[in-house]
Amino acid sequence: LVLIVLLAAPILSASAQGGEPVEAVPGQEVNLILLPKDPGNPVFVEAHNGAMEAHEELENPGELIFTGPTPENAIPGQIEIITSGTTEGVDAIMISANAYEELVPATTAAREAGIAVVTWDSPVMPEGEDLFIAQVDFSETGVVMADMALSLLGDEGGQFAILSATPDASNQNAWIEAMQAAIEADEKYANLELVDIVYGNDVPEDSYNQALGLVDKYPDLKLIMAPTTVGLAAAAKALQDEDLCGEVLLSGLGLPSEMQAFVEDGCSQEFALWSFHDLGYLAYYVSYLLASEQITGEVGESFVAGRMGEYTIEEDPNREGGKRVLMGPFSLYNLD
Ligand code: RAM
Repeated sequence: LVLIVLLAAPILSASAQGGEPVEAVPGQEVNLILLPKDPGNPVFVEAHNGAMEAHEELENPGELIFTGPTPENAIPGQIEIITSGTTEGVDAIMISANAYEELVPATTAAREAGIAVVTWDSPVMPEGEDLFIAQVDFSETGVVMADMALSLLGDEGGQFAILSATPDASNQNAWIEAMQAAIEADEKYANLELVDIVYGNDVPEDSYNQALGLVDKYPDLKLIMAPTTVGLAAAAKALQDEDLCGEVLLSGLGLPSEMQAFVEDGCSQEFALWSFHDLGYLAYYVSYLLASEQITGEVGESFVAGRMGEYTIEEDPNREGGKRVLMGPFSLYNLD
């Protein structure tokens, strides 16, 4: 302990004064839970791989536990895992949240017990977390989606619908709001007409059926925008099965490995994403540093996240009272 304090104290004060960023001292024993929305979703398997990379690199003799709820039990399942992690006394819980508000009593109890709560991908309310690892800036996501819609539909525009994940997912809800705000803020989007928002719960079958429902309900629908990798891949399959590829255009946030064949078949024209592997790696670094008390999580503190380089904790401009570490960037994917 003395050694940690001696090592960490000068680093902390230097960083708080805007000095040298904290370099992680490896080998600290901390137990961490990586809690995704759904461990069966391939993007979260990628995030787990990234977290495992950091876990090995930092030579943590403690455990990295990857566990999550089933889609049917998405919110209560997460609450249960947070609560049992608190009882067991883990050192940090890294959460991609299925709900913005409902997890907060459980995360608050965890924090009161001294556990670092780091959200990533999908945050909880600021009062329920230490900080959020934002994959990209959430307002920018809205602009990226509006721009993809505009580039596919052109100035002529037309009707489009959004196929989202679960109705409570804070990341998707923020992105949808940001897209609507972007569209309202600039005349160039004036001909993009949002006709509906539906939810496929990040379950392939539900998303598939919701995509078909949209096509049936809106005969003039020109585009489906799916800000979820699960929804996008399922909608592509639905359009392919119905022979509608190219007639109804498809865009959103997608995993390249799942979307490649659909893009080659003309069933999705363009989509965006970031690296989930890196997101898991960065979330792990921040959680390890917090749990081993090498950083305190204050705004202005900087640290080095291994091969990803230097980051600074900042106020989250999209969530009042929230703190974030911003990752980025977006990558755009299309046939080229
Ligand atoms: C799904 C999940 C995840 C989101 C991506 C884009 O995999 O809903 O939270 O970040 O889509």
